[in-house]
Amino acid sequence: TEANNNEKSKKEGHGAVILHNPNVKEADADVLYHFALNTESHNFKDMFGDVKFVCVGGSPRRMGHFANFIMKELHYQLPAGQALTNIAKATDRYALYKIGPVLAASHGMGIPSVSIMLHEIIKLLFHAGAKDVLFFRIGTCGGLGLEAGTVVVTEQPVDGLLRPQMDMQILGKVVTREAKLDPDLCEELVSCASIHDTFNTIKGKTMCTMDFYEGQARLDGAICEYTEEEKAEFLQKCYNNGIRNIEMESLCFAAMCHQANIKGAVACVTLLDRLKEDQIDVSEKTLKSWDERPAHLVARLIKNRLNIA
Ligand code: R2B
Ligand code: URA
Repeated sequence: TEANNNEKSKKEGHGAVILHNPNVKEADADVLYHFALNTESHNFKDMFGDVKFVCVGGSPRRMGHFANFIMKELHYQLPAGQALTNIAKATDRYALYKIGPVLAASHGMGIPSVSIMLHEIIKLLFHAGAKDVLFFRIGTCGGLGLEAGTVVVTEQPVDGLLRPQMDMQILGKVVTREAKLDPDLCEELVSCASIHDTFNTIKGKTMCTMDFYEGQARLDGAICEYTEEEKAEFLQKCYNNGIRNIEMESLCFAAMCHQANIKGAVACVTLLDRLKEDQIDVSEKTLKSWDERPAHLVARLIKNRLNIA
């Protein structure tokens, strides 16, 4: 069965990224179009062979801030005279930064965007021969029954029908993939929360939707064909099922990491309580400080792993 083959190749892989695609493995050259990288013009082993942590988030600017932040946290020195630069600057699809063992990339909004990005990042790591790489998504979300600004670490992503799987349409058929995150990495990330934090960090299920408005039961989109009562009933049902936040990428992130033999974790800060409101109306300053909360947890985990004080 596919599951058995997966287990087998994971044992054989010893922490290597698994590419379920003989076409790419056998090809002489490979183009990562949306990162403007090419195995013929770039030496992936030299550039990325030492990567141990991949941190992804929606916005290119936020990931640029994250790159600067993690550089300070790791006391990482760039070679003299060099500034931190976006490796993918030849394209404006995604941003990509490398800070020693940390790769930081943006993924845009929604499953189609994060899917393209993960295909190319996983190929990048495969070509680079990177081993034992951990993936983190640091993002924003809507919370359910939580004070805004709370960080939710995802135990299990579910789709809009509350199923722990990603359904894709491939060659005219529905292909279902398990959306599994690493439970130990989830615990490790939660344990990076501190009693001195000014925010709470909790574990919960995450609903991953195909849309921000109707897909997340909002009443304020350009279209809305349900009542306020129906909205409330659905969100309460989500809450009763253990769902604590709603965003748009975790399902694909989990499914693709799982397939590639990569341990992944997702931490998102809630920008509002969806049991109370639909519109995100917080100041730019507050938003900026909330945005950084998942990054703080991930930075602590990375520093623990690297034995950096
Ligand atoms: C969270 O925020 C974005 C929508 O505003 C989306 O990328 C997500 O998952
Ligand atoms: N991101 C989402 O996907 N939903 C929200 O409510 C807030 C951020």
